[in-house]
Amino acid sequence: MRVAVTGAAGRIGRRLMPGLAEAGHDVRGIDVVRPHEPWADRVVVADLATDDAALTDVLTGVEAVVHLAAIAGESDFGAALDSHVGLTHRVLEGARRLNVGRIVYASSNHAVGFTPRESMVPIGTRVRPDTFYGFGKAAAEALCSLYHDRHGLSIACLRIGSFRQRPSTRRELSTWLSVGDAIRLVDACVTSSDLGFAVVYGISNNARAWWDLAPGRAIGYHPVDDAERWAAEIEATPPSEVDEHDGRHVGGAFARRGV
Ligand code: 15L
Repeated sequence: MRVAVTGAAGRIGRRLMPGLAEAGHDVRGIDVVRPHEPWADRVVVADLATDDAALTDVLTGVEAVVHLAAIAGESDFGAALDSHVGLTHRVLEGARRLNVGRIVYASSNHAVGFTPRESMVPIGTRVRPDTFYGFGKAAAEALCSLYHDRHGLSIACLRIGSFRQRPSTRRELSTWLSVGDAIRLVDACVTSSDLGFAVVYGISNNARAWWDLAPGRAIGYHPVDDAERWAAEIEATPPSEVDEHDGRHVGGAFARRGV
């Protein structure tokens, strides 16, 4: 598949660019900064928020766009609206206009972060953002739903957990998404023959997972990594204040009352 990645030089983008190419896709990217990577010539350096020509350039002729570009944490309300809702609107409009039939949207677990910790949180749980960041992601998921229903775009919204080389906290024993599984997840979204509109949790096959992986498996995502491998090492350290906050809601330390 011909795939465009926004935020190609970011933490996830830098891994997806070569990972999707290794999986056989023809990948190009866009970012405000040039990545220091051997594949940097595949990235258009431009601001997606303002540069219409660059947006058109990167989306022309692709079959899928993986939209990662955004502020990757909490900000103020206006910045969250611009970064998550405004930018996603530009990408969805561009996709509609240029006949890109498939979008993979990097949402976040923080769209439901104020959900109390339970044994298994279904994908249909009430939207319960823990921050303006999570609110922006939830709103952008709703916008994706509109573009699916109104324009027929196939869209996956990935509620990504903790994308890391390895887990390093108690919470991450449940929320970890390995690099390999992230590539498998996006590859499944890009190649699924029946994507429609899907919201899936982006985590590895963690023994302690509290997010339901069934919707992911339904579109062909079969994670292989498990954070449990690091459990003994992580649990040997004394629990910290962060661990205590992390333990209350699925969004962990993002979900704090009164801040
Ligand atoms: C996210 O969405 C953030 O981008 C990332 O920095 C982590 O905090 C992650 O969620 C998480 O919940 O661990």
